[in-house]
Amino acid sequence: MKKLIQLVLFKTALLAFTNVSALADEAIEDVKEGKAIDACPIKLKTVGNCEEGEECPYQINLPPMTIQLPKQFRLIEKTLKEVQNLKAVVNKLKNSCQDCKLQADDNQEKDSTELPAKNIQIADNRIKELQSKVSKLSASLKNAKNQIHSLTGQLEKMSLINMNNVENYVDSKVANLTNVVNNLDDRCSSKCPVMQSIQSSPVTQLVQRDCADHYAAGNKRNGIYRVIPDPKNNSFEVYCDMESMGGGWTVLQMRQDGSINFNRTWNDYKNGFGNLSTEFWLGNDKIHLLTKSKDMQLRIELEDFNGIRQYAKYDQFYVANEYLKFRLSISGYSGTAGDALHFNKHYNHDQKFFTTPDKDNDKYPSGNCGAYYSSGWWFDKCLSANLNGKYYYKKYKGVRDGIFWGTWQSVSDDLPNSYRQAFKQVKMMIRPKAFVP
Ligand SMILES: [Ca+2]
Repeated sequence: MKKLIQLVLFKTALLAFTNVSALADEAIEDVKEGKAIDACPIKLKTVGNCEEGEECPYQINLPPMTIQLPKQFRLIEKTLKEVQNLKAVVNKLKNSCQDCKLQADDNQEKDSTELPAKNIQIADNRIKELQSKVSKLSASLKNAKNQIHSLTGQLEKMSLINMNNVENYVDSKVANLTNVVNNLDDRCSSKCPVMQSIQSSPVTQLVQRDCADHYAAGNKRNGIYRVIPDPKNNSFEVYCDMESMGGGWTVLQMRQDGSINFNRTWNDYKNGFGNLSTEFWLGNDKIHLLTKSKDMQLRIELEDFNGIRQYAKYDQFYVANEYLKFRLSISGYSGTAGDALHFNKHYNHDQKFFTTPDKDNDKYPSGNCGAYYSSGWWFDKCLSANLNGKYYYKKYKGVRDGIFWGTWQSVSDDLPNSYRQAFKQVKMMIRPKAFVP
């Protein structure tokens, strides 16, 4: 049994050696050449005490050996090396990648303030600068917009209020001045010795402002006189009615035969037209000066073709200057013809501007009342009275463009196809409120 084991072990070792040696040629050569005496370098021997009938430990010594590997093994080595290299590269990349990521994060946190972002920082600063400029511009634009808005509002308010304010202011000033002048007149006429001496003389007054002054000066016949209501303006001629109701009337308008066309322009109505002996419009500038110099009352006389005569008297009458479009101020009605100038709240000629066919200052938004009614007048929207309408010789039909007084007794506008009233004579005249015949 012991011998069998020894044999098996030996054979195994030998087989291993021969198998390997078949591949390792050089080793075999060495064995053949140098170690001929000791042909088998493999030694198998017992170790320690080995008594009979007991198992002995054996030791086998193998010579050092070199194993030749096929060429393919170099490829493996190479591949392994390459793998190692690749591993190193990958690690390097991984590290640098991590660095990159950290840097990116860092940059994000620091908002691009790192060195490689120097150019970016400059650009960024420029952008910031531009952004602040844009926001400043936007703010100032907003401001400007607000200012424009508020100015527009103010302008709207002003345009609404302005004209009325100016008119009221001018009117109140004129009224004050007129009062002052009248007071002075009154004082002088009663207390001033110089005035008394002048008045007692045959030539009582050198300057006649209107027909009342002429009357006071002793001119008591109807006719044409020269007046100068405002020393700063030129004198002009007027027709004076010195006989009706105590005399002293300055006639502003006259209609009696239809000889004068009253369908006229703004300038005609401003300067006056017609013939002082027959039919005329004295002129808005002159009417303004006359009513400005003294508190004036207005008397309107009307006569139709039936011979009916009626009148309307107004205690206060004033026509503003051209700048205020010759606006009419009229109040204090008394008389028999009715107050057609204040007909109702829809037809009221008081405080209305003068309108002519070529200048629309009326309250009628869809057209020109002056053009529609062929005359110049203080039209509302449009009329309840118009003393400058066409002169009809008898009752007429159609557009009521004739001389019109809305409160006339026989006016029957409710009937369709009704005839319109025609007037034979119309006269407008003024006299100072303080006039004593
Ligand atoms: Ca109009």
